[in-house]
Amino acid sequence: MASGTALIYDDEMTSHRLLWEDPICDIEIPERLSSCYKNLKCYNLVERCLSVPVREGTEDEITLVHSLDYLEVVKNTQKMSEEELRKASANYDAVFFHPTTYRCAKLAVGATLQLVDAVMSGTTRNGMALVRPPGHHSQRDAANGFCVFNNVAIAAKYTQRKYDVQRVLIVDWDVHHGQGIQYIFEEDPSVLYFSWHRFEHQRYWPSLRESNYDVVGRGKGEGFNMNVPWNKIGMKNSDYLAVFLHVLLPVAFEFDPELVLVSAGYDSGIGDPEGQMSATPECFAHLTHFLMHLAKGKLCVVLEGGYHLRSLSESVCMTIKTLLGDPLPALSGEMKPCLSALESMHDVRAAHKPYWKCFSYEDLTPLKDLSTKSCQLEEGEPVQTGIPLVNQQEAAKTNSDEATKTDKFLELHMKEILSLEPAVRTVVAVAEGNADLLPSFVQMEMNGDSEELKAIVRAFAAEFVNVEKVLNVLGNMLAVLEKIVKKKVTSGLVVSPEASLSSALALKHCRNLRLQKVLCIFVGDMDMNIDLDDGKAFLINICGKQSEQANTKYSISLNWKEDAEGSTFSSMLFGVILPVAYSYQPDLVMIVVGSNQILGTNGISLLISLLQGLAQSRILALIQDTEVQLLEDIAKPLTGDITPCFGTCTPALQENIHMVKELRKELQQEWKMLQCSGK
Ligand code: Q9C
Ligand code: ZN
Repeated sequence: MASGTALIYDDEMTSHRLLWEDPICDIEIPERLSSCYKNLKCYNLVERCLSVPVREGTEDEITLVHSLDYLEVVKNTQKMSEEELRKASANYDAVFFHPTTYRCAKLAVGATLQLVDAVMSGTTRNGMALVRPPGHHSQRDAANGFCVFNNVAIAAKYTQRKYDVQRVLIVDWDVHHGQGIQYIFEEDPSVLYFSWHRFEHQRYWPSLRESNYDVVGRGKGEGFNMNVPWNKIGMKNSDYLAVFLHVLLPVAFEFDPELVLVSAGYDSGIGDPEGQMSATPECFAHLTHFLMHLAKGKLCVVLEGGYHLRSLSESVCMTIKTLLGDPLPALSGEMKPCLSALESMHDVRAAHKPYWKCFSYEDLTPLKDLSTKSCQLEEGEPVQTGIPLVNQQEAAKTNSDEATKTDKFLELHMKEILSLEPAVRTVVAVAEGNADLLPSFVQMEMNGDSEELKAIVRAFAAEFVNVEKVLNVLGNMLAVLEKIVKKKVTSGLVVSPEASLSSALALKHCRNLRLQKVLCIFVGDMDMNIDLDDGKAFLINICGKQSEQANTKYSISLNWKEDAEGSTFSSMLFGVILPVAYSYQPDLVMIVVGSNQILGTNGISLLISLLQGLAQSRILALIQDTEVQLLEDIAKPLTGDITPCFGTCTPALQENIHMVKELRKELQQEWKMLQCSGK
């Protein structure tokens, strides 16, 4: 299994720049690239990546997507005077050429292909290419929106040819619609293109009818183009997360790509003058983390837009930290998608219902009939083209005030979310005989014989069991728990002969340690004696047998009927567990694995892996000693190692579908991240 993260960067791509005044293009500056690299150095991330050199993309590679005529046009800009460059630029919308543009655009293509080669050959698991000029707006015969060659589209075609790959997923989280990518793969079912974009009912650039949610692809490619239009500005972490959970991820897991490419624009982040959105840098850590679970981890992130230097560079750092497997910072902000986001989600889910099994059982009210010509734009109504000239100076001042405000906010915010990261990732407490089942780099815990901890165990367990027998195990468990709570380590794993007793003790100790909220997930058949009234613990019980207990505010049962071999449980995971967990915002996640667990090893690894998005990745895993064969599958995701191949998502059983639907209905008033419709 491949490991490591590739980073592709070259200073030379900073030579492409705007030579004249142009208020539309003047945000696409060389410092976008250099400031990202500088910040990566600052966080000591460069030395943790494998540095891969850039190369030029060849003419054969560029013409996988672009016409020879267009290639010639760009080539000819090399020897032009400034006057000629201006004229050539004016042939396209929001584009500038420089004498080095052709060279840089070839390097941007080549850098992207170097990244894809590193990942497809198994040299690294994943990686990021920092490139300029960006690519996703450029088309077969046209430059557009600062983009010259379509780096990501070329990479998709290149991979399919060279590595005989059948399915590529392109996730475009840039705030603009990558219409170039859409056009290139519109009729191609082998490339699934997902884009969210500022749209404002078609008033926002590039103001295209075909950017709306009902444009789903054509011919054989029907269903393989997903557009999520943002009709309001100010979208937040919870809006982006909701779209991932309820739109992209179910479809992506069903599609089961062999490679994931990200058109990674950070103009969808806070402070960006183009996007006007509010997602904070750690949001990109979470988005990245989700995508790392597809395609056996083969994830290539390629820079597109991003025009607020601080926001851009912090978000790029969060992306690369996550690719490297670091713990995730908690997602900040209220976990409640806004009404406009809910409407967009509903519309795109309804539009895609005919094409994806994951939506086929949903009650989605039919779509509004959008006229074929234009969307909500009235005939003759002018398209917003930016700020009226008279107000430009004032607007520039307000913009720069805003930018400085965001700078200050981000300085504090990043300190806050990164300062307390523990030095050690995972500690374990297991019987010595089991130690060889563990990854070699985890740290063992032996502090259980402290008298203080023993006293806590004795006081707790005396009435239940022969205390002396479990004294050491439970003492070790408390020691592990304390290390997590005191932020000495990120996560811990304990094997115990009495998993459910252990969990009750652990929870009690959490209260002693003044933890506010603990999310407990029980997998398998267990008795639970947990006090659930005050909201300090939330219990999710995943079991095969029908439980008699009704769901309460802080306790839900998922009675999961065993699925067919290889089937995953994405509807439960993305439809219930993760939305509830993100809404609850726990300080610690405790996962308890008992006998008869019905998820299978892949299911349990995926669950544990995805739970690292919560509670700053602080997880305590308790395993019943009869289930010790699961040790490696649980330890690996805890250490940030994502290995399992989840395979395609076969249709879930009717009973499970029904259970998930009822549960969502019942819970979505309380736990808002479950919502995915404005109706
Ligand atoms: N009034 C990328 O982010 N704005 N391109 C044009 C015209 C162009 C963005 C506004 C924005 C291009 C890669
Ligand atoms: Zn953009």
